Amino acid sequence: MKTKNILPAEFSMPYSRKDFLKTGALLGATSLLPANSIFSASVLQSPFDKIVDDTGTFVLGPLPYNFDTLEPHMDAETLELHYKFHHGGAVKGANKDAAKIRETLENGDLETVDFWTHKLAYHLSSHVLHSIFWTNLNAKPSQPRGALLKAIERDFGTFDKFKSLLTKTSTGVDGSGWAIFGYQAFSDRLMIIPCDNHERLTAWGLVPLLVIDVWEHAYYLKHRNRRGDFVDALFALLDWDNARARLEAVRKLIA
Ligand code: MN3
Repeated sequence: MKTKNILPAEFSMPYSRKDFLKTGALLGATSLLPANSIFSASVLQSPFDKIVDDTGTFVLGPLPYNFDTLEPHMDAETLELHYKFHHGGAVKGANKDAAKIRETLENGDLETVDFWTHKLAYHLSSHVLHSIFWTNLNAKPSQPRGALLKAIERDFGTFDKFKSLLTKTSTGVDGSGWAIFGYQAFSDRLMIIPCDNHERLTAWGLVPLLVIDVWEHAYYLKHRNRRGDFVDALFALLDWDNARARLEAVRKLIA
């Protein structure tokens, strides 16, 4: 079904293969991705990932690696289920919610629309965070450097202190949720905050640079109830060059 675009313009930024090729080198390993990867495209152009197609329909973009690429730190079975069913389910849900909201606008009966707006907040936030999460992982080890390292040291003291706060925030999420490391655009500061579910708890203006999914579906098959083990393992996969590219992109956007 064709849907109308209800999102702000930044979610529908035009992207061309030429632009990708021009800027692809910026991200090192990311430039090895297929040129049609909406994930690889987005971060090169803007801190906002392209999560819709040209008609405004939410789409599940391709993973920037194979299901077994992140082994042994993240097992293939977990990754496949996570991507197809959890992220994929959120995409389907967001499209349904948006359609239901349009329906209520068309028929003028807003009596129960809050059910769908709540659902859309949940599903769309899940879609956005998972889309970012996949790009934040890379089998190739990296370290924070350049503008990212400078900003981390300014706002957290040292990378070790930053890492301990990110670990503590990730493991400390109540129930299902995320740890969000982001750039607070109004104050030009980096922040780490927990997020409950996908849509609860934020600081307005916070643009995610690196997100850690600590829902049980992200680790239960391999790590059972040991979320701390999962977070420790995840550190081997975090793509700091991706986070740095996001920081540079958002700073450029608001400069
Ligand atoms: Mn998840």
